[in-house]
Amino acid sequence: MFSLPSLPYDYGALEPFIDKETMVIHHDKHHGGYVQNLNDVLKDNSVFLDMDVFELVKNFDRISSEIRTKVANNAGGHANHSIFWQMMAPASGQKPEGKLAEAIDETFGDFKTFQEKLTQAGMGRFGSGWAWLISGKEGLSIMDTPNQDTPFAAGKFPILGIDVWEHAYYLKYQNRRTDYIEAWWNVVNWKEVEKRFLEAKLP
Ligand code: MN3
Repeated sequence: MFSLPSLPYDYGALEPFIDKETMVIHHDKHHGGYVQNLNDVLKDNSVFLDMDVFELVKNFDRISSEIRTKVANNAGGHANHSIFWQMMAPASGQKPEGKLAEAIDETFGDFKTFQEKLTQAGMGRFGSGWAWLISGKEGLSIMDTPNQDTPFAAGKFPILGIDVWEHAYYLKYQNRRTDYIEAWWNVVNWKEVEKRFLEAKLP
């Protein structure tokens, strides 16, 4: 069985950038819904039900075709949100440091250019989806995915990601996705991103 992980901070901890009501609905109802649907659709498939979600998302080809899309959507949603909550923290004015900061400068020129590129990926994603910073053998790169497609399913390791579904921002920002993304930069948990960056380098 899959379970909904608790937020690593209070629902209101990301205020004023991400409002409490959005966090309650986003975490409890949206993420909670993916977990519930995933448990429902896999209820007769104990092999998959017992997997870690990050393992499951690499095994969609083993799922029977009748339920594969439903499993992929909900497992992707569960995996994406599970890392997303960790990638945010109450605003502390942090910036990337050390090896991660060096890699960002090396790949994108400077931090500001990197921010612009990830913002553009989030703005350019038509409809619902995500924008990601990926770390791999070839270094850092940016990608975006539609709906709840997850980079893990494509063998990629995201170290930072932003949810650009309207449910992530509509209550506070309505149609202004650009304002949401600008605000979101204040609550990026760079310590977590750096941790994931160093993990991604492991063989
Ligand atoms: Mn979401």
